[in-house]
Amino acid sequence: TKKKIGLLVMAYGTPYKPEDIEPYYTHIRHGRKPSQELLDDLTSRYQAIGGVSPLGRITSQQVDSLEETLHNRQDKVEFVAYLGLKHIHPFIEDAVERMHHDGIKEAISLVLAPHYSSFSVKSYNDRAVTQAEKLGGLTIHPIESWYKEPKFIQYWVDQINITLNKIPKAEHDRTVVIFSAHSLPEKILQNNDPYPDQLKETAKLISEEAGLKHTAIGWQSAGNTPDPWIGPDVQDLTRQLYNEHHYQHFIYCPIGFIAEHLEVLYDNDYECRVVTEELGVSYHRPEMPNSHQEFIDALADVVLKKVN
Ligand code: FEC
Repeated sequence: TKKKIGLLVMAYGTPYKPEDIEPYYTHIRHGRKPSQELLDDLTSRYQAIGGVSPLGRITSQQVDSLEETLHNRQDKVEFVAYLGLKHIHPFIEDAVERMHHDGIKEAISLVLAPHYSSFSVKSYNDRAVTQAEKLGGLTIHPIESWYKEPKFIQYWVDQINITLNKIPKAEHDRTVVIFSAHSLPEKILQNNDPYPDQLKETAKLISEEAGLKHTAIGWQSAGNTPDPWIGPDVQDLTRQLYNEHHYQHFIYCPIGFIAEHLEVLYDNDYECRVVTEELGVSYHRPEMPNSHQEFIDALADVVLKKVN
């Protein structure tokens, strides 16, 4: 008989309906309720992308598709997927509890974010492992990062090429690719957090493979707190690159994210686009990995490597 292994897939989570925005935001803020002003601001950003984010739907598709792909790829292990979210139900702890209830003894956990940070991936995995230890009899083996995974790199290479094909060849020399990830408070750098270096490494691998000449790295979606966040911010970076090099085409690749959600649909497709319009240059943003099979295959490779 096949060996049964739990696959805990963890993702950020998003409000399912407008009423969820306040508790969701409160959870992100570690239990501190947002002011009315902050809440209104976030609500208006969700309104600008259609009221709710497509993230909930995309995450579910990714989990289903990953489970199916793992099933099709091999027959030694039966992977049973469980979705656990960081900031809304089904929470990570609930997913672990369901695995335990279903009699799963061994599980692998995978965070749907490529780069490791003490602020992101570590906190997901710590919550999962803590809950498993509390319940007993279930061991979770966390995957820490997968930012170099070949099919993940190839996904972005292909998408950048699709975008470049829409730009006249003669203008390729005046085209720049901006790679970005979610900014984090600068204090993470004091503890040698690998997050910025991992982002650079992903960008380097994609650039080399795609043969890109003009690239830059930026940070986006920084929070509203008094302490400094890692920069340069993608909007400032856009202005700076324009002033220094007069690029005419800006290709935004938010490679720290893997789905079309608020941070991409608003922070890139709205906020960065506004800057490019101000400068009179063209805005491009390749499709996010979502549930593209090439990307799901990359995730399946990551999981299978962890088992073998
Ligand atoms: O609903 C959606 O479509 C968007 C979901 C969403 C994703 C996401 C990814 C990351 N975040 C990360 C770090 C932080 C830090 C703070 C923070 C704040 C927010 C707020 C919303 C939000 N995040 Fe998020 N993030 C998403 C949504 N994030 C909404 C609150 C309003 C705002 O600031 O815009 C600051 C918390 C604080 O105040 O202390 C830090 C990181 C990622 C990428 C890795 C991952 O997916 O886990 C890192 C998706």
